Amino acid sequence: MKVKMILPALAEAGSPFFRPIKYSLFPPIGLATLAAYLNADDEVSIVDEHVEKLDLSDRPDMVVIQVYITSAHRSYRIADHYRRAGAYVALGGLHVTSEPAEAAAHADTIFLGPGEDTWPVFLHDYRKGNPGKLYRSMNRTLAGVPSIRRDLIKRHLYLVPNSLVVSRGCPHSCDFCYKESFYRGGHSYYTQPLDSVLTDIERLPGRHLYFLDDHLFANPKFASELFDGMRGMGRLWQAAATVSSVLAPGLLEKAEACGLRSLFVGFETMNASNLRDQHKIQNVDCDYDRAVRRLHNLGIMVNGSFVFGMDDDDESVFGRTVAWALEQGIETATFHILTPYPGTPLYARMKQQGRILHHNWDFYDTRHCVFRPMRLSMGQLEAGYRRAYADFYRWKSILRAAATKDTWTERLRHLAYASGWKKFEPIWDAIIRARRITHMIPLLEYILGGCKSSSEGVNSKGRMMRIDDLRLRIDD
Ligand code: B12
Repeated sequence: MKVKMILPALAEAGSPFFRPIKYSLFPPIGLATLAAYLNADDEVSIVDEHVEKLDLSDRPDMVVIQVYITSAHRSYRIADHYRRAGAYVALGGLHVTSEPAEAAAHADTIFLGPGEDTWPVFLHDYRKGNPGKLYRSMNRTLAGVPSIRRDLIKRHLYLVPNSLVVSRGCPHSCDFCYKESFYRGGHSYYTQPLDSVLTDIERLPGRHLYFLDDHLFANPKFASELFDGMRGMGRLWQAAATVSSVLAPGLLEKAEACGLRSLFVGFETMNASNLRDQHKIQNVDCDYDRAVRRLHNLGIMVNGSFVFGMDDDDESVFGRTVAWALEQGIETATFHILTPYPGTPLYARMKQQGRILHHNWDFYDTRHCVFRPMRLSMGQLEAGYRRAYADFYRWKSILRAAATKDTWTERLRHLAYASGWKKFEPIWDAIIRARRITHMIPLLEYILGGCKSSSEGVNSKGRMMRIDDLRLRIDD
């Protein structure tokens, strides 16, 4: 069977919202996970429209499309095209789960929730000539899942080919998060068996890793064992976690010791009433300043995540947030406009209050305001969001935030990392066009590792070992 798996892009290249460097970061590991369930004699390919052109002239037997909210319209157009051409079309992913009826009109079969349990059942039914119309995930586990088909990922097209996800979901339930709709009807937080995680990591070439888990520190026992297992591997890695997990003693130190160099932290808002409103209770009463200090004292850079447009936000929120982030010396910031994804408690509330403005999913991209804010106008919210980005990433701000660091090495690393991410777009575009993005990985590793003198060396098998081990060897 000839199977084509597609990750459509949110907008076709050429749109002002298409940012090549952002979309050349992470490969489609969800699809590569599903590909592992196909038979050895199936002919399978993965096409990621963020980094390559989609050829629509071929004739696969089956087309599998991963649908995000922002790529829904594009996904449906591709699905309709292949159905007309006679292919069997399977649609799944976050948006299909929250809007099944809408997706079903463009598919032969739709899948709700994660695919590890439903996809193999469907394949079995399909091969027997009896596929269902809808499969709903209920049994959530990552035990015994086949190894992700990394051989299908075109590594040379990504800055972070070593992306991985070792858990699913999150133990918290914030009103705005996609998690509530996606994991309905089963566990909403679970982890991969540790042995298989460590084996997967061992197989990945180079030093840099990026854990795309929603909250890598969510299960302290699992995280602690993972960090113990990664000790001595010589990795430099990035991940995401909550403010409260950063403040908890012990785990962060272990993470740093095995290579954590930059953490995406969900601050979201500095307003306690907003936090309570959104049920982001885990952040209430957390000392944000102390969290940043703890990270910086360990040499870990911070990517702060902030959401604008919650009910208690007024015109002052943009300036206050940027000023705080710069004072703290936060290296990179990701700003979002609050977006009520269908299926979330936030969406239900806004809908009931008659505040949803439209259902054009193309604009549910956290850059546009799609609801009526309480204390801001739509225009103020969108303009304030854009201003926050401009203010945070202007040269003066980057230099100011870098100046908060104690040493020249740290200042330089801050400067290189923050400016590299936002200030050299035309250079990134040229590198991406020349298909040279992976040539930038050593530079990324250098910047990430720059603040620390590496206390590790490489042994004959290419495995990293600590200086203490080397000394022991020489003494022997
Ligand atoms: C990496 C990432 C990206 C990468 C690329 C995506 C990629 N390579 O897959 C980049 C940087 C390009 C990106 C961009 C954006 N992203 Co993004 N991204 C993520 C992130 C952090 C991880 C995705 C991932 O790898 N998950 C792990 C894998 C294992 O899970 P999975 O991909 O969901 O796949 C599983 C299931 O969905 C299911 N499945 C999926 N497809 C199918 C198909 C079939 C047939 C079946 C059976 C099953 C199935 O099975 C898979 C295995 O269980 C998620 C957060 C998250 N935790 O998912 C946000 C997330 C998906 N992104 C989001 C958003 C909003 C965006 C942007 C709009 C941001 C922006 N302003 O630009 C854009 C839009 C991209 C688009 N195409 O429309 C939202 C999506 C909300 C929604 N309801 O759709 C998320 C959930 C973040 C969030 N918390 O809000 N993103």
